Amino acid sequence: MALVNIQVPDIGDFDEVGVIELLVKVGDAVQAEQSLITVESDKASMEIPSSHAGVLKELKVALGDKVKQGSVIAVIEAAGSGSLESKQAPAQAAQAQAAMKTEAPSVAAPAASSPAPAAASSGLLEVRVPDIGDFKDVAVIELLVKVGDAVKAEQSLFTVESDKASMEIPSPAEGVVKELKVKVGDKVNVGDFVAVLEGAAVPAPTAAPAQAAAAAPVAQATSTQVAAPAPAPAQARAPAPAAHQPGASALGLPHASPSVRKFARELGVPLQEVKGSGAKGRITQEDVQNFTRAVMAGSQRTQAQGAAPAAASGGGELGLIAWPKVDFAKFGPIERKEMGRIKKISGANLLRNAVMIPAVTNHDDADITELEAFRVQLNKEAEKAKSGVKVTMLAFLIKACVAALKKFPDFNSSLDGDALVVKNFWHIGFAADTPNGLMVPVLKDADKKGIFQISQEMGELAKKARDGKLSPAEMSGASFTISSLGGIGGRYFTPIINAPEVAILGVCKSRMEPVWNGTAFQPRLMLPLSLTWDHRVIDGASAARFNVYLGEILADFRRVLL
Ligand code: CAO
Repeated sequence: MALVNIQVPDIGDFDEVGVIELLVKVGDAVQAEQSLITVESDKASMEIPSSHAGVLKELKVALGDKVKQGSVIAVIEAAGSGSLESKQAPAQAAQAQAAMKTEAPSVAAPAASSPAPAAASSGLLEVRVPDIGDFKDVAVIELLVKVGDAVKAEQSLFTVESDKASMEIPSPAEGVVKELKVKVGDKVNVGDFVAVLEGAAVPAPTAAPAQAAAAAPVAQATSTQVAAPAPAPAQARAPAPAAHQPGASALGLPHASPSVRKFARELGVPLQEVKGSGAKGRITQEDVQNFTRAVMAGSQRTQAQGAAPAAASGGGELGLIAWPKVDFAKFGPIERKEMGRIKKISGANLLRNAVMIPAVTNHDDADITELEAFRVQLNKEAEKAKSGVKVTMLAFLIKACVAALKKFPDFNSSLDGDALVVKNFWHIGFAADTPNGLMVPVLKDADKKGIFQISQEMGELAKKARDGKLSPAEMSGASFTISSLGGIGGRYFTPIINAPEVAILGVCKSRMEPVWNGTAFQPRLMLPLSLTWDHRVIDGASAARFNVYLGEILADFRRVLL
């Protein structure tokens, strides 16, 4: 048995693509060619396969991570090879390369192998399906433009889908759609004549059809045979065991095109909760818009999977009376302020989470007298050493929570229908108060980091949050969240769970209190903890045990080593 590093193959001109789905988990037996993860650019989603059969020992990426060619995504214990080696899924690499290189506009030169185009009159441009690798008969699943639409070069015209990738076929040039030769449900192949553009400024043909970025626009639409830029199927290969079927993945990856996913991400719309109105339940841009409107109007129906059982049994409608409409000006001067984008998005998420999760909060106190003394001591030493790192109580809390989450793994999980997805990673989100509203940066792999590193990274993430510079990856993938108001004040509060997580810890300001030690009252520094948990997943006894264990660690941090 040998360990094999599985790397991202050559994905052409893509610098970095985001990981949007993990299709396997540690311990899974995987077959050669089986898809391990799904990555996504703004034009295509692709599955990255394993080059070896074996058992998945380690997943090196998390949702939201960016990967590029050569990134190690997993370690497989494979039979029959030598020592640790890196493989780029050779069978797929070339195909991925061919396919993905063409993400940027490319123009196919009149190729002998392409079907001869119909003659086009001057200024009319035939758009053909570009080289899409070994894909045959891929289905058109969505038309993104209609006849008469003015389109820009690279604007997606329609989406095609195989069982492993969905791809948008972009326009090779700017112009007006004169004719669309395909409709939803049609099957297309390389070279198929799919649309006619009028008044297009055509990029110059290049000798190498599969090479991206080679196209330079020319002034006149003279060519009559222009292939649309090729999209990016991840792998053209013989049917492999499909870990992911669009619309029916292990984690219910919604059926939506890359551009719709991007659009939803920008709005902060969780696609899992959007009901698709397209073919086979596919989510369209309009569905995302309607969902956002409904949420903002406060009339969001319970669409999410978690609420489905209630809805199915007739209990899904809240049946609330209308929101009160009051003319406040009648009572005194008023000023109307539009809410910022982040507040609107977080508001919609908070509303859903508050309404849909049967949440309970347990309050408790932890004795942090010694821990605070230790923290102060560490900071004095750091100051002397001019290390520039300030150790915060929150860093200790993150570490203590990781220990508690390891002892009570259900708190580090998500609900997926009737199943619980327990995560074997410990990425801790922390609420940060910013001028634009609440943000939740995520400290990845907290289990692998020490207090100094956590403090430093948290400081950097909190600063980025305040400056509005957090990337989506830095805000995704949390398995548990802490919301600390300790620097401000208060005794206890009831934090709202950050779905799809199942618990959140709220922390308030510590204070000296008289604590009975069996013989006398002693002044002890007590930290108020408020743990909110999803009662569908966790019960009260587990929550009480979690808090007790957390308190024990905070009271004597050596326990974190046990
Ligand atoms: N008890 C007592 N003092 C505490 C404390 C606690 N639990 N937690 C922090 N403090 C102290 C710190 O020691 C620090 O004091 P000094 O400056 O004297 O050392 C001071 O409070 C400021 O700490 P901080 O809040 O800046 O730093 P932090 O690491 O504790 O928190 C962050 C960072 C990003 C969590 C915080 O800045 C923040 O944004 N908090 C608000 C989170 C929030 O809005 N939650 C509600 C979400 S629901 O709407």
